[in-house]
Amino acid sequence: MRKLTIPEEEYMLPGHTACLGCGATIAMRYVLKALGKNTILSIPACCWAVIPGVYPRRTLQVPLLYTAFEVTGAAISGIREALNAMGKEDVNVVGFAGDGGTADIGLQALSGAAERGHNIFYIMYDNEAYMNTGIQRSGSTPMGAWTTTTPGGKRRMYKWEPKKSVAEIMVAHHIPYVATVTIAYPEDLIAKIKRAKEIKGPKFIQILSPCPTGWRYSPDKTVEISRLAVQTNMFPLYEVVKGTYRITVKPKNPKPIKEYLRLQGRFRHLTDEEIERIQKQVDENWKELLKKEKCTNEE
Ligand SMILES: Cc1ncc(C[n+]2csc(CCOP(=O)(O)OP(=O)(O)O)c2C)c(N)n1
Ligand code: SF4
Repeated sequence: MRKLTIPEEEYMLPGHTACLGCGATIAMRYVLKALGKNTILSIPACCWAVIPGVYPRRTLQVPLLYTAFEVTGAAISGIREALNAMGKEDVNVVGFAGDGGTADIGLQALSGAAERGHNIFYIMYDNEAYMNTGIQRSGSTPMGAWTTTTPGGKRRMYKWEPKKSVAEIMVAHHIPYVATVTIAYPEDLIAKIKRAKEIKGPKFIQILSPCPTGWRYSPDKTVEISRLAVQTNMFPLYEVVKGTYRITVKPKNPKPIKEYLRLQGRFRHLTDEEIERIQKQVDENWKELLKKEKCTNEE
């Protein structure tokens, strides 16, 4: 049997207020296991602003600064520079924000922080919609998905714009570390965060975090759906270290995208033709990623 390399330490206490089966909650637990106690978080408006509970109760064992929705990048820049001025350069400074707060409203603050080169972690937990306010579409919502702002109807609406690739936007900032991870692969997730910890400068990590409430599936399927996202190539796991790509999980025989889509109510309406259209997009994205890996590893 493969040896588990998941640290035993826990920095989350029981009693959080997330929905049953919340992927974003599992994501935080693993992130803190990888980073350890010497960590300060900044969280904007999002589900995770509610999940820790109401003062004086708290789930998190590390300090946390709440911020406005759009400013996570600016908040962690300030915390970092203040700590440096106090000589506390060894503290991990982490922005932990949803996809709405990252791909959309917080993108300029994140871009500024990345461009200025602060020694920070920015973690986007990607549940692919604005969940906290009632499942509205974000730039990171995938093609074909139902949300409350992309409902169905006679004219078959849903969301048909492609998912915005925030990881690639961050690669374009030439920061030293970018990675994608998901909760079904905890060893991969923890290894990447530990690797990032060794690198000075801005680090960006996108965690696909299935959400039973918004994706419309039974809470016991969170890990299975997270694994299928990787096994179908819907959400490839890779890292980009100083511009060099490395795909960390390569499915030998990728499963058809239908297996991933059919488990989730948000895709229930899709016709076979629409599923085929999504499959084509997934295949194209995968080929593109393989090409990037090949090109950036050539001497
Ligand atoms: C400027 C501003 N606009 C809107 C809101 C309302 N609001 C609070 S949380 C939220 C959704 C956050 O979505 P996301 O970042 O994807 O995180 P999730 O809720 O999915 O965890 C919104 C729209 C706000 N707090 N501030
Ligand atoms: S709505 Fe989704 S992301 Fe938010 S707490 Fe519930 S399961 Fe987690």
